[in-house]
Amino acid sequence: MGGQGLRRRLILFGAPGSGKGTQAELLRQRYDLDHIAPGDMLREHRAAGTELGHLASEYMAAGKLVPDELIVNMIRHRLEDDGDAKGFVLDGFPRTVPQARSLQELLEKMDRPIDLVAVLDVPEEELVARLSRRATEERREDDTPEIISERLRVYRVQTEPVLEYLGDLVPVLRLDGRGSVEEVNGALVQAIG
Ligand code: B4P
Repeated sequence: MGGQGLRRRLILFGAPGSGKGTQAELLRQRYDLDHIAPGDMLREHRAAGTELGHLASEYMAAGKLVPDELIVNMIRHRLEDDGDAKGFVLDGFPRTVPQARSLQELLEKMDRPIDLVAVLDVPEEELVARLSRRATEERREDDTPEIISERLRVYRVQTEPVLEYLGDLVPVLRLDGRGSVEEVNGALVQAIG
């Protein structure tokens, strides 16, 4: 994949627990990218007690997706603010086909096309094991067994179709997400550079 320079506008794609957040943070540090993670942004809104945080909180606690319009507005503002000086890594967006369509339209207008969608493939039993481990370590309210299984169901039904949509428009690369954090990071760095 060499010869085209660094790919600096990235989407990290994968199921809950596939390592998107973990890898996005490593890429941010290494390449000085803007790490855009709606899950983190919504948790910040909730902690700050904003109206958006309040609206989102019931969906998040139930393992459901927050309505597209709220998410797309939040991401639009974020992309407009960041000015594209460094590039970005989207972690957890888009998660539905309408979100993907809105993103494409927005980036087209801004003349900032996506360089790469990297998909972290991890089998379901490993996803459940990771999220259950995080439940004990970080006590996230959406990491209980029932909610984990709902989030995985939502991923299969609402999020996986996004790949088909994006696959026709931008380069998509599937990576084995089962290795250690360092191994997966090595594969991503190779794909980006
Ligand atoms: P997120 O915060 O995005 O939650 P997530 O899918 O679980 O991903 P996360 O990034 O946290 O986990 P990761 O795989 O890195 O979303 C939370 C909620 O917000 C959603 O359910 C929804 O309600 C709402 N939301 C967010 N985006 C939305 C959108 N676009 N539209 C609508 N609603 C939206 O890591 C998981 C665990 O695995 C960690 O503990 C990590 O340490 C571990 N891990 C990572 N890599 C590993 C490896 N290689 N080996 C072993 N463990 C590893």
